[in-house]
Amino acid sequence: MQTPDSARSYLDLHPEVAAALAEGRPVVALESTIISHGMPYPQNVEMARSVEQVVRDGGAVPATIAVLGGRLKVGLNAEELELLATDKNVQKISTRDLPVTVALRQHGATTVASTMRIAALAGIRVFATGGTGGVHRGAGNTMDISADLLELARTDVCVVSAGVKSILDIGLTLEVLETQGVPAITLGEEEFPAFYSRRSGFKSPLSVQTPAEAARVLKAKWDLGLAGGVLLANPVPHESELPAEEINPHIEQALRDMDALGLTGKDTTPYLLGRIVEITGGRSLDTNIALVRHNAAAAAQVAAEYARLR
Ligand code: PSU
Ligand code: MN
Repeated sequence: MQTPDSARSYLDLHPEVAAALAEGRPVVALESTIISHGMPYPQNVEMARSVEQVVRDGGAVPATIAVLGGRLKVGLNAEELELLATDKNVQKISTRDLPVTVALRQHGATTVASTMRIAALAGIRVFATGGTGGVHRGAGNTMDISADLLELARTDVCVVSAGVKSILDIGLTLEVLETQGVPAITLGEEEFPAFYSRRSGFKSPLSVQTPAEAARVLKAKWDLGLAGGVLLANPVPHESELPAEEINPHIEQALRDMDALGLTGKDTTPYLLGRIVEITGGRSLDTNIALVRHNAAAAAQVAAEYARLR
């Protein structure tokens, strides 16, 4: 995807990110909703810092993305990370919100969808997160399908995630990805992972064995003119996993609590993540942090291999 000239004046690239991109060195984008609306303080800002370090240790430059005062920020400093972790005026913003946040010069923590879009404007092709949005349970009635899936269909970025949380309907999520022509590829396993758990009960539509293979898939896809993203699913490490039979009852409990409160729309995912942390006494937070770090390490490898191929 070409960056329209009209978009450039809205972007603030951190000098380190700009230099790496200009020289064709690997860069990994990171999202900010996970900081502002996905984890409590201070674990959120500690996670954000440590994930950037994991990317560096993997030989790539981290570019955490957010909108601050209406500017599209690609690469943040320590104060900006702290602001995202603490300021209650930071909205959760998806692609549909971007023009309003920019025009009204507001702060926004970007979801997978809006982070992908800004990464693409900056020329970044690889992005690490925790979990991606998907088709919510009961979407047949609510129509609640994350914009993350539609962004994957149109924006040329590889998203490395631990799969799809079972707060969602994993089977329907995979169906929507197939319909939209998005490769959902699991790294090193035949089964698609379920965020906290390595197993979802769903066979992965596609698999690769190594980050180098994943990078070759990206090159082939975009060389062929097949527009849109790739979902690279990276199962949570064994030692940090919350097995499905253990976490699923807690997820069911959180979903019942959410229904009782009548929450809908963009508030559902942050509520569920927070409620699951409460119900598990913080264990789900440890798993969440571990899997983001694991994804950042894989994304750095994919970005490095992809940079070599180009
Ligand atoms: N999954 C997580 N933590 C998160 C999210 C997903 O484990 O914080 C966030 C991501 O930013 C994702 C967003 O893009 O939730 C999806 O929100 P929704 O379901 O409203 O589209
Ligand atoms: Mn939604």
